Amino acid sequence: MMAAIRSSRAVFGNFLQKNLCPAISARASSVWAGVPMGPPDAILGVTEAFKKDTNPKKINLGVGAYRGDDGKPFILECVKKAERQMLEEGLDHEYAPISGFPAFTSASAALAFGDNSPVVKEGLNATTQGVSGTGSLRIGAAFLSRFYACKEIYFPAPTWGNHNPIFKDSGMSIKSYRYYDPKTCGFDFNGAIEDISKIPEGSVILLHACAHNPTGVDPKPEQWKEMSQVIKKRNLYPYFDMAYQGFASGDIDKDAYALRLFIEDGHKPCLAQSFAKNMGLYGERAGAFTIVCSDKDEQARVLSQIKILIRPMYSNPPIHGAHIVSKVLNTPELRKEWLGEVKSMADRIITMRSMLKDGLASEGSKHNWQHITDQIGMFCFTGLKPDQVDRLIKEFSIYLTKDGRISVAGLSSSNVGYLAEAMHQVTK
Ligand code: CBA
Repeated sequence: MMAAIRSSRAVFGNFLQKNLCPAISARASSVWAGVPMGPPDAILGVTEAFKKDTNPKKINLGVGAYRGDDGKPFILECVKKAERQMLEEGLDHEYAPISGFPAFTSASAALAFGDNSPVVKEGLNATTQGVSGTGSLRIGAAFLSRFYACKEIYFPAPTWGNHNPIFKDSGMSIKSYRYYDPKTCGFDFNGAIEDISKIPEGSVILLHACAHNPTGVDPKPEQWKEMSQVIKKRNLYPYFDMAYQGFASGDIDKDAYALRLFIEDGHKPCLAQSFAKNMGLYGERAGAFTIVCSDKDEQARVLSQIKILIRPMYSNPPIHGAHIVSKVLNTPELRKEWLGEVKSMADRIITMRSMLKDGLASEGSKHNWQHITDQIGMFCFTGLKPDQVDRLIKEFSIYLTKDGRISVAGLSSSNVGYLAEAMHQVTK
């Protein structure tokens, strides 16, 4: 037996020497010796560091994950009820169709575009279930890369850190347009319009539908109107990322304003949706991707190609989260309860913003912290510099991303005072 193994090793060794390129055969004993160490993820790496910290006062404000006022992960009541019903109904674990459950995809599209939208009524939406917001964005990026003539996409500066690799890894090249003005901690409307007016015709433009990440700064309705016109004039292709519907204002319809305006204005955008935040389904990975088409025939062709992209990637999507979402959205009592819960999450975040601003004032901070309450959604772009962020982490065990972004949804009435004190210490 051993002799047989030895001789087969010798044969394999000879094969390697004869058939592999020199670099590989030289380090055949360690095939991955040339793989460099990668850096930790800019956002999820913060959670890894937080978990290692033993300070009882530690706070994780890195990842955008909503917590209740007790600081614990929050499970929505409507979700608990939907899960109970699912258990009673004895749902099986069969595969979903490649593009997901129709009850999920149609409810997701209706939630975004509105029940009375012509897009939904006339069936012009090629909608597929995606692996949460990220996976949905990635399906769209792969589709554009395969079928859209122009491979350039323009992001707002700054944007969510994962947009870059999602589109780059799909073969798109990345450019940006001005968005955030550090001087005002607000929207650089003139800069954005000026830059968008110069984007080469036919390019793709990425738009955060609401609750811009990381800045918490959204255009006002009149500004969206103007942006829509300029984008139309330049013949740009709008790609909406809607990861926070309901989290900006507490109202899912208000938060869909920009997307619906673009539809009214005649754009045919695409859209990535996530239910991670607004249903608290982070790990369930429930999301959707839609391309708005010109007619039913185009819709059918586009959807067929989306399925061809998905099948070799992951075959078909996870089912549990999608069942929850469709149950909540399609059952009137659960939907009503959900809308109330979305509002209460948004309201709690707004309260935390005020408490943080007031806390800084009580600490005696002389800085202008108005932007904490002016910004909206899950995040506050504090304006803290990298060295101040480092001090918050090292001296106070308060974890946030290097760009000074904090997830306000991670604050509670028992730790917001500690954050105010720490922010004052590092900024005075
Ligand atoms: N788009 C935007 C703009 C986002 O901020 C996020 C989440 C997603 C994807 C899409 P998911 O795949 O979980 O549905 O979300 N961004 C984060 O909240 C976090 O979940 C954040 O902290 O920035 C992340 O993955 O980075």
